[in-house]
Amino acid sequence: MSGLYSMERKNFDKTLDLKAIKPYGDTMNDGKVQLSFTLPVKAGEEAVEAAKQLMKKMGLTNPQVVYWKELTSGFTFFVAYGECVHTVDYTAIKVPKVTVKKMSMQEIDTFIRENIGRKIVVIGASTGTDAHTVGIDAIMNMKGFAGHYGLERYEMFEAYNLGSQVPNEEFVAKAVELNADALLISQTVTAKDAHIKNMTELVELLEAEGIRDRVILIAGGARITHELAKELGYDAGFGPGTFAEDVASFIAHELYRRTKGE
Ligand code: B12
Repeated sequence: MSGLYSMERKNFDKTLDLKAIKPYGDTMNDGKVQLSFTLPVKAGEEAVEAAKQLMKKMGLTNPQVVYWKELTSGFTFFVAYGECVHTVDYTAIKVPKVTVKKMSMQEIDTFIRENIGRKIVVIGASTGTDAHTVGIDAIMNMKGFAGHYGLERYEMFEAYNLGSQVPNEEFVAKAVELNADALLISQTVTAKDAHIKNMTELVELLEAEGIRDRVILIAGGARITHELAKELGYDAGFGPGTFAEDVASFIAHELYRRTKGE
C-alpha cells in the first residue's frame, strides 16, 4: 500500500508554469475549486443537477455538490467542488497599488516630527448611509486592530473619528472647521454601486468648496482598491488587511512631498 502511495506521489504533476496558473487543491495544476451559492429553486435532485450544470458553464469539470439545504421556501444553498479548466498568466499581471515605504508607528512619529514639524490633522468616518464602523475604527481607534495601534495612539497625529452614517456635507464642513490635512472615508456597502455614488459626491463637494487640492483624500473598505479610488479622484485606496501604519506612512510621505515640493 505504501509502495503504491509513493509511486503515485512520484507521478504527481509538479510543474509550476507562472504563465498558466490554475487553482491548487491537493496537487499542482489539479484546478480544484470550492464554491458556495444559492439557486432560487426548491431543494431536490433537480436543484442539485441545476447546480452541477451551472458549474460546468462556469468552466468547472467534474462538478460535485457535497452539501445542500433549502434556506427558505424556494431557495437552495449549495457547497460544491469542481476542477477549473481555465488558467491565468501571472507574469502579465500589474496591479496599481500604494508604493510608499511602510514604517512603524515610532518611525512615522519621528518622520513627522523631523520633516513636517507639527501634528497632522486627520478626520475619518464611514460616510453616506454606510453604518459599518469596524473598518474605520481599526484604522483610527487608540487600541487599533490585530496588535496594530490606530492613529489616535500616534503622537504626531491629531485624529478625529466621526463615526458612521456621516453625510458628506457634514464631513466636508468638519474638514474645513478643523483645517484637516487628510480625510479618511470608509465604504463597506457596495450594493447598487452605493460606494461609487457616495465617493463621487464627496469629491464634488470638496471641489465646490475649493479644498480638494488642499487635502489628502483616502478611501478604504473591503471592496476598495487603490485603482478604484484613483479612478474616482482619490489620492489612495486601501482594502482588506490594511493597518494604521500603511495609511499613516502614506499620509506622512504624501504631506512631506506636497509641502517640500518633491
Ligand atoms: C459587522 C457587519 C455589520 C454590522 C456593522 C456593525 C458596525 N458597527 O460596524 C451591522 C449588523 C450593523 C451590519 C449592517 C448591515 N450590513 Co453588514 N456586515 C458586517 C460584517 C459581518 C463584517 C464587517 C466588518 O466589520 N469587517 C471587519 C473590518 C475590520 O474589515 P473591513 O471593513 O474590511 O476593514 C478593513 C479594510 O477594509 C480597511 N478599511 C476599511 N475602512 C477603511 C477606511 C480607510 C480610510 C482605510 C485606510 C482602510 C479602511 O482596513 C480595515 C482593517 O484592515 C460583513 C460581512 C463580512 N464578514 O465581512 C457584513 C456586510 C459588510 N454587511 C452587508 C450588508 C448588506 C449590510 C446591511 C445592508 C444589511 C441590511 N440589509 O440591513 C446593513 C447595512 C446598513 C447600512 N446602512 O450600512 C454586506 C455588504 C454587501 C455589499 N458588498 O454591499 C456584507 C458583506 C455581508 C454580506 N455578505 O452580505 N453589518
